[in-house]
Amino acid sequence: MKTAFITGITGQDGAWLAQYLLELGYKVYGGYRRTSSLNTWRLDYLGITDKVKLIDFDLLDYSNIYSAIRDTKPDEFYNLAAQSFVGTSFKQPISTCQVDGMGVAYILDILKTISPDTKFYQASTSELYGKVREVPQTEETPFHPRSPYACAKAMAHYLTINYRESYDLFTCTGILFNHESELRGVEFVTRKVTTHVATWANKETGKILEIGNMDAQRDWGYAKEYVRGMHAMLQHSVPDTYVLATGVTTKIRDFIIDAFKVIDREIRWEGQGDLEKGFDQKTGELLVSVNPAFYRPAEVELLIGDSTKAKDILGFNPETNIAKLTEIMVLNDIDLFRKGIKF
Ligand code: NAP
Ligand code: F7E
Repeated sequence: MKTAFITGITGQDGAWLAQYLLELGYKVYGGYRRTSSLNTWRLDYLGITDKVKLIDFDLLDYSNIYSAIRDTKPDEFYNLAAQSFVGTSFKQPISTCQVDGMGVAYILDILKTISPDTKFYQASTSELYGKVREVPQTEETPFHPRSPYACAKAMAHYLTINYRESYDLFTCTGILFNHESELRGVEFVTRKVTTHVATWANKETGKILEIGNMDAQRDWGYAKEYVRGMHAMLQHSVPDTYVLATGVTTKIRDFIIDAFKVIDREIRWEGQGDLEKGFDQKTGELLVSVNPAFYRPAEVELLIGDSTKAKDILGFNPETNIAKLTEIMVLNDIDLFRKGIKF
């Protein structure tokens, strides 16, 4: 039986990856950060909380990472833990750098010292491209990070490659473009939109969606499919860097329009910039309102990935397009909302 250690198991990708590896017959260890209240809701949702072995794990604590690796010596180690919200990284730049940058230095050095045969996956990100230098972005596109989050991830990305080249470790980086799902945190824009749309499914309960920059564009895929790409990277004969993306980009504005269409509401836009508002075409109800509090000090305006390399070498071929993903997320949130879940 193969063993895998997943950091960030309580996060979106950690939960989907754990489910997938369990299906493949792995023994799964999950790095679990102690919090003051239980946060296993994603594992509970997938019905796998009792099937994974949770291990105390904090990326800020070298000795804790050391003992976690010493005690488990996994065949595969997936580092998915991070302070992953770009907006927060502007408010907490130091801790973001410590967790997302230094935390990876700790892991790599410990693996080199006590578990050099463990294969390692690092969660890199399309945020590295930032102010993009070419369209679409590939493994060869130069980086121009635009947030403390992206800067910290750049450090982790290069360290992962450096340990591969210097010490012959099997270390892979996946430059993943945005991927979403029913398990996405509610602070990220897609889930923020779909949870708001869900509140309009019962007419009297609708909550106005306060939003930031609606002109940014993202290449959105389905997280459940992307974790298969992470696993495929560690099964290939040589460690490498791969882009995972759909090759389709969508404006935040269009995502909002399409999410409301799932519940048969058309939006009529009025005003411009900070004063822009979206009303229900038929009823005139206010659905969307711009709030500059959600603008970022530096924005990533356009992301669109080219994952030809992952397709050719790993067989990565995501099937869920943005229309289907939007529908999955809205319908799931309506279901949760009707069951009384508070967003
Ligand atoms: P997520 O839902 O925010 O999950 C992050 C996980 O990291 C959570 O389990 C969190 O634990 C854990 N964590 C945070 N700080 C930690 C610390 N100091 N020590 C140990 N664990 C800690 O993120 P995600 O969407 O699943 O993303 C997974 C990874 O891929 C992240 O590294 C992210 O930066 C990267 N990424 C994501 C995307 C995307 O579109 N989703 C795209 C590219 C790259 P708690 O539950 O205790 O908070
Ligand atoms: O923002 C704009 C915002 O927070 C997307 C993380 O998983 O993917 C994610 O980072 C866009 C940005 O994701 C709101 O300004 C407008 O342009 O959903 P997001 P992100 O910043 O792209 C990458 C690949 C990662 O690696 C990260 O870990 O939407 N936007 N209005 C808004 N964003 C939010 N959150 N909230 C708004 O109200």
